[in-house]
Amino acid sequence: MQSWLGAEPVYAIVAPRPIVRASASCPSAESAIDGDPGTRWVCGPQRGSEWFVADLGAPVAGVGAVRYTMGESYRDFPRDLVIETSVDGEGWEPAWNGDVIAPTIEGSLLDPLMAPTTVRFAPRRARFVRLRQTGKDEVNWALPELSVLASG
Ligand SMILES: [Ca+2]
Repeated sequence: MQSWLGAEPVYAIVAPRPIVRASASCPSAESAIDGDPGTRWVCGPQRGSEWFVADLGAPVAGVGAVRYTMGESYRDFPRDLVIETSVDGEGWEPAWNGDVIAPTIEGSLLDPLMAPTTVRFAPRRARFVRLRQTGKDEVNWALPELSVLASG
């Protein structure tokens, strides 16, 4: 199966899994997981060294995407994003590496107000999901609300 954006496979994504804690390279990581799109974690300007780690509390099967709403922070998307997952917080497995232009546009078309950006990757068992911003821009990187989606 292919998405309308091209050859990217579409994986079954059943539900968001609760993120029990978050840590990041800038303060107030919890603002991205508090269920309120009006509060946001923000870091920047984008230097290429910003990071955010979501902890699901225990390993979850079929972790296959992250979704973040941008809302009014739509300009503050990560210019280049690396996503890695881990079962134990020590060994990290690559999940995504590149720009997020296609999923950002897709989210804006689906819901212009919230702009939910879904970045899919090959499903795997994971407890931790780490997002790293590796690009450079004068704008900040903002995460109003982050979810981790799993099919397992
Ligand atoms: Ca929030």
